[in-house]
Amino acid sequence: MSKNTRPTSIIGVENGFGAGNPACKDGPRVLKALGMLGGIGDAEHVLRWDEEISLGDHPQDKIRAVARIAAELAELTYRHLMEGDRPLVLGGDHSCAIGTWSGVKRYLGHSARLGLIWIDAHMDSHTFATSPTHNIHGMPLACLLGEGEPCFTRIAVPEHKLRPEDVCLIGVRSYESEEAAFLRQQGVRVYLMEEVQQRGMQAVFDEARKHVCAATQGYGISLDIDAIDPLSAPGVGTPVSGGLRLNEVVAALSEVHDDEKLLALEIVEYNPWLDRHFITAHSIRQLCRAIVTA
Ligand code: EXY
Ligand code: MN
Ligand code: MN
Ligand code: MN
Repeated sequence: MSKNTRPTSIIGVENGFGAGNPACKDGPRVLKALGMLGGIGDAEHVLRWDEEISLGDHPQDKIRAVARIAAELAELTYRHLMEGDRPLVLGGDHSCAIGTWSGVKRYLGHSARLGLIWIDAHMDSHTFATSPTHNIHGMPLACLLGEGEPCFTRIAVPEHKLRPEDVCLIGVRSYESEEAAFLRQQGVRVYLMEEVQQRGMQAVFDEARKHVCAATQGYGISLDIDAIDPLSAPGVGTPVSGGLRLNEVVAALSEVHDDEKLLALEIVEYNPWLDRHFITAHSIRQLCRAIVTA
């Protein structure tokens, strides 16, 4: 494996429009203020949600806000990659993934294939037609697979950002039948939490990495911090017990630093207002250090 030479640059996305509890928009700023990002890339860019977006309570306002931030984030991740960086996107709610991976796909090019490892307690594969909450952070993976509002599925480039055979989910333990049926019909590989418990995170992660690299020109890792057990990550809007062990995810991520095919990462859904004793902030620091330390 040829060595990665890209410096990590941090993009904070202060967005909570996609979540039921929007306070996760304060995640990047709190992580920075707590000094959790010291020595981890350079927090060059912070994307503030545009205060001028006067959010009425009309759903279209949230759709418009999420689409606007995703378009700006796609532009930023594309630009960082063109500059030779490896973007580390810190959310903000998981709807930001629509922007992150649209920008990475634009960088890879129309005919190239992008792999993605989605580490999450949830499947995030609803559309407005199937979602029980209409919270857009439950939809980004469907959008990246080409299923959803055109203003989300056409960000940066018009084509589908991901092919189902190039995607793996790890840690899923809370989902609805409609999104499970969608991913099954698409042929996406889902490692449910019970399979991770049986086989161990390292074995699953190694297999997933081979899977998303097999036929692609590059891949990414999207880590929803609610994938980690709430004992180590209580500061999330949608906690689910029985999650991944923090030390196992840290160990898995420690191996990817040198991987030249790893183009970008994101860590999302941190809600500092729900974080007891900043336990989650410290967990995120460990995860970030694992990512940037060879
Ligand atoms: N499946 C539920 C919904 O769509 O509302 C819960 C989604 C939680 C999404 C968080 C970001 O992972
Ligand atoms: Mn840069
Ligand atoms: Mn989640
Ligand atoms: Mn998620």
